[in-house]
Amino acid sequence: MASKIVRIKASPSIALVKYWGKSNVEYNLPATSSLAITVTGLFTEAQIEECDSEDKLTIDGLEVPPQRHRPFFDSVRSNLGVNICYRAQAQNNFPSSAGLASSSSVYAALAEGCSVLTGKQPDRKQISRLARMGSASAARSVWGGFSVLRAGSEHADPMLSENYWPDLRLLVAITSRSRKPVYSRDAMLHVAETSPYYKSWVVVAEENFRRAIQCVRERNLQLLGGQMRASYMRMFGTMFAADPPINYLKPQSLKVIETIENLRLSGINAWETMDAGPQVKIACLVKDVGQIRAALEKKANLGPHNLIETKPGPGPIILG
Ligand code: 2P0
Repeated sequence: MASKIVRIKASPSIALVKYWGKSNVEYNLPATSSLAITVTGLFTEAQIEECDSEDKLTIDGLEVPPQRHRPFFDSVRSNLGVNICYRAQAQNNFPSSAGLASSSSVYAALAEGCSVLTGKQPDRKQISRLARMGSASAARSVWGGFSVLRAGSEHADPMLSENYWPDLRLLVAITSRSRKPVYSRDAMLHVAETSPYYKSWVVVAEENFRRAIQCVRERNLQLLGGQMRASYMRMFGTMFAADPPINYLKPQSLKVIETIENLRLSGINAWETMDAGPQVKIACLVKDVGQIRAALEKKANLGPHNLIETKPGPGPIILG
C-alpha cells in the first residue's frame, strides 16, 4: 500500500492554572479547569504515516508501549471514520517526560497529523477532542496563544490569541534533564485515590481558574501571579498528602523559587509555576528578563543554556 506521510510541529501547553485529576478516567476528562499558554521555543516535530500493520509511536527514539497510545489511535479511527493504522515518530527539542508538558505537544502534533492524513478536515474542536485522548493537556496545545480546558470538557477552547499580551514572557528554568520518577498520569490517579486533600483541591481549583481568566483578560500579571502560585502549590499539596507522597521538587527548583520570591520583594513582577516535574516556569514582563536571568544565574546557579525564554506562540504547524 502507498503510504501517505505528514510532518507537524507543535509546542507544549504550559498551564498557569492546573489540570490535575480526572473526572472520567476512560475518556480522560479533566476534573479541574485549566488555563494555559502554548509557548514558542519548545517544540515537537512529528512524522506520521499510514501503515497497514499496527500502530507504532516512538518519542525521541524510544518506543511508547501500545497500551499508552492505543486509546488515542483508536479514537482517531472511530471519530474520523477510518480503518487504518499509524506509524509516528516524534522528536522533542527539550527534555521529554521531565515536567515540560512533552505529551501535550506530542499528542497535539499526532492529532493534527492524523486529521490531515484523512483528508477530511475535521474542525479544531474535534482535533482537540482527539488530542485529549492522548493527553488532556494536548487538547489545549492544538490552539495557539491562551487556551482553556474546562472541567469535564471533551475539548479545549481558545481564549486569546498569541498576540494579546505582547510583553508577557514565560522563562523556563531547567533544573534537571532526567526523566521523572512517576508519570503525571500515574501521579494524578494515585493522588485521587490516596490524598485526603484531593477533593478540596478539585473544589478550590475552580476559583483559581475563574480569577486567573479575569487577570489574563486585564493583562494583570501581579494578580495573575497570585492565582498561578496558589494553583501549583495546592496541586503539590495534594501530592505531599498522598500515601506514599509524591515529590517532584529538586533542591535547585527550591533555589529558583526562592530567587523569584526575593526578586518580587525587590519589586520585580515575576511569578513561578511548576508542573509534574522539577522545572520552574516564570511568568514575567519582557523588560525584566535580563534582571531575572542575572539573578537566577547568580543565586540559583542556573547556566544560560538552562533558562529558555518563551512567550505565547502558535498552535500546530503543518511542515509538509
Ligand atoms: C497541566 N499537567 O495542566 C498539568 C499540570 C501536569 C501538571 O497536564 O494523563 O500528560 O496524559 O491527561 O496531560 C500533565 O498531564 O496527563 C499535565 P494525561 P498530562 O498541564
